[in-house]
Amino acid sequence: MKLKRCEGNPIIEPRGDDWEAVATFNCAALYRDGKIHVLYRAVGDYVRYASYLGYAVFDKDMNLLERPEEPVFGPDIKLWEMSIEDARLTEIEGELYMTYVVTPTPAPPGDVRKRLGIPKPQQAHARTALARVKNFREFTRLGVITPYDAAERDVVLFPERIQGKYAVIHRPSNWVGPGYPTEQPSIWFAFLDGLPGRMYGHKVIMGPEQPWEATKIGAGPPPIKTDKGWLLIYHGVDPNRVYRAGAALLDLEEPWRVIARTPEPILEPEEPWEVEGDVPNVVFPEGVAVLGDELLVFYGAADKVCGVAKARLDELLASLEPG
Ligand code: BMA
Repeated sequence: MKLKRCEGNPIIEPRGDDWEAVATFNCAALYRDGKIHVLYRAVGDYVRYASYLGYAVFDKDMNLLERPEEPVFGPDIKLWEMSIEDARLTEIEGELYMTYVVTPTPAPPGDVRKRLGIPKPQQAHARTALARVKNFREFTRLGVITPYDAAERDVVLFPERIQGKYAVIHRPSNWVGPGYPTEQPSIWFAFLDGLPGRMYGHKVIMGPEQPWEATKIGAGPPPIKTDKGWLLIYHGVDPNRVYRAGAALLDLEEPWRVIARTPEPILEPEEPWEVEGDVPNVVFPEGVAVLGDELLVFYGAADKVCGVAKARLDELLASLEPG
């Protein structure tokens, strides 16, 4: 089973000569009031490589309704946030929340550095923070939610409590090797003791299995509740650094139990704008909109533009292989 790309891709491309001039990628999405709301990561220059969030609104047929000229959210240097990256949106108990990556030392990707002759800088751990969002334009920072020692980029909230508690899926990329139950960066479950809160009760949900995800895996959009289980779309990276997307089904009550998983990727870089960009061969899903029976998956392509692809939800669920 493969996702089918929609007409009109890429749906968001760099624009102007300011904050979103060189790259607009890795987008969160949420369907509300008959519209699809998208928050995308935008980079204006390769010197700072600082990311901001831009906002775009589409109708159900993916016609662009609105794309403000100004960023809706950006880094606050006073908080040692130099870059705001890779947002994910989740509605919980009527409130809208966003997880986002804060990078204290952003740097352009390797290919760009090579092209421009920029040396590799020392980089500190990326961490993931939480914000409350109003109208997709007002953001209240609630602080970092990832463990102090963990390098974390792929953190998504469950839209409902699990066993009465808030819960997340995360990917501590340095929790590997001796002392950890996994050898490769893996997808973990944790409870959260509040919003914001501290993570506890960490359990590995799944690690890389197939060659296309052998180097590392990480959550894509927040999990989607279905009557068969939590549907988790995730990315897998192979030893050649090709990013593809897969899907898994997790138990509704105990989401650290994997019911099924796609052995083959459901989306992989094929189009020229997915193959070539600032980081070649990347599809990086971060947002979904469920429109009745149809699932729209929003993804960054080659760290340069945004794309959207779709599937029938029942077909995707049927294609997941138990075991
Ligand atoms: C990941 C993150 C993403 C990026 C991807 C491909 O580690 O940095 O933001 O899209 O790599 O470069």
